[in-house]
Amino acid sequence: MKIYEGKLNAAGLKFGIVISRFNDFITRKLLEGALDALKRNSAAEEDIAVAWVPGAWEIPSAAARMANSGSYDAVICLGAVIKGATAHWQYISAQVTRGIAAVAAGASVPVSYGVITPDTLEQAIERAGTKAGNKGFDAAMAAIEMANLFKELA
Ligand code: INI
Repeated sequence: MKIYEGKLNAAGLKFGIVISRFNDFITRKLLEGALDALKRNSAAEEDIAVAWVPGAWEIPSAAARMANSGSYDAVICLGAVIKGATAHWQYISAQVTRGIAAVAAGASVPVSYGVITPDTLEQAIERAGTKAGNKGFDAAMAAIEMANLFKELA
C-alpha cells in the first residue's frame, strides 16, 4: 500500500498570498499568522509574495492569476467578511467561498482558504489570533502540507 502525505516543510517552496484590505485590522492579523506559519516551517522571506486586493470579492480572481502563473507552489487566500446590517456580506461571503473553491478545483497548485466569515467583530478577533487561534496560520499550514502532497502526487 502506498500512502501519500504532505510534509510540513516549506523550505524551497514559493507561496503567493492574496489578502483583502477590507477589515484590514483583522486581515493583517491573519497575514501575521500566515507568515508565522510559513517562516516557522522554513519558508524563505524572498519566496513569499503578497498581493493586496480591495475586498474579499476580489480574492478569487487574484488567486486564479497567482495559481495559474506557474510562479508559486501554493496560494493562500486571506480575508474577513463580517456580518453587517444588510445582506451584502452574505452575498459576498457565499460568492467568495464558491469562487475560491472553483479556483482551487481548477488549479494545478493548492489554494487554501483563510477567509473568515464571522457574525460579530468579537468572533473575528477570536479567529485572528486570540481565543479561536489564527485562521491565517491554519490556512498557511494547509498550503504547506498540500504543496508537498502535490509534489508527491505529481
Ligand atoms: N469586503 C470584505 O472583504 N469584507 C466585508 O465584510 C465586506 N462587506 O461586508 O461589504 C466587503 N465588501 C467589499 C467587497 O469585497 C468588494 O471589495 C467591493 O464590493 C468592490 O468589488
